[in-house]
Amino acid sequence: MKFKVFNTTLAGLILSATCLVNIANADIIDLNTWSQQGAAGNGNWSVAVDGSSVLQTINGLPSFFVSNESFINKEFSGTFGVETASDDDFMGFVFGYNGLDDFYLFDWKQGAQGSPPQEGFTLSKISAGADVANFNPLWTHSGVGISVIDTDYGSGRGWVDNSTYDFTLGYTDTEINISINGGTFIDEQVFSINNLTNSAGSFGFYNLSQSLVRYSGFEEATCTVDCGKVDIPEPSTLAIFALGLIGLASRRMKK
Ligand SMILES: [Ca+2]
Repeated sequence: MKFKVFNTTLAGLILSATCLVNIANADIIDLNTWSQQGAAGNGNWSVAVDGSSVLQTINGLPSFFVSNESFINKEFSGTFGVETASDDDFMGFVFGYNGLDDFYLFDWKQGAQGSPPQEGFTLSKISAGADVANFNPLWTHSGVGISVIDTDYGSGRGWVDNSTYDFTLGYTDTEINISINGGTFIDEQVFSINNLTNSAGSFGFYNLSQSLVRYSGFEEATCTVDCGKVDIPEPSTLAIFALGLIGLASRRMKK
């Protein structure tokens, strides 16, 4: 009996400590401090009074809504989704943003529309010479200054109307890790890229030819290890943990 109580208590304490560490480090992002980038007419980013969410209402050319603050070695999380069934285009995120010719773009299209664009996710690096003011370069992910880093395309990889998804991004000196949770995506690691040379920059939201996209409850937390990675304990870790518990318990039992 002693064994059981001790075991449960120890596991509970470890779990509580882990949760407390995660919560303590998260800072809520106030979207009232953010600003629209790109031509003013391309988007209408309407921020809730409390700064916790924003709704973009224009079906237009590329539009960006980005933080005033510059970030690196951070984990970002929040929810997003489209609140209409009338369109199937792009929504997404920018990070490491230092102007319209220097940023990473993660975008997500509901439906294929020729090839390109395809249904699913694209991670791109936007550099000098990119024309992100017009429709075609970002619609096709091609042209000067647009370099596709990774893609995840296919049937069922698009977003679904009137659904919300949890987004998590780890952005560090060397890594980009992105996961999506919601609908048929269950804590799915969509992209995990390393060996990068990243710079600090703004974090922000992106729409192209898609209206009624809402982003809400975004937080940022300082992070240096496994940032944005889906939390699946490795078998070896579990085995060591279990052995440790057995060891501790047997020592206690012998007393
Ligand atoms: Ca559209």
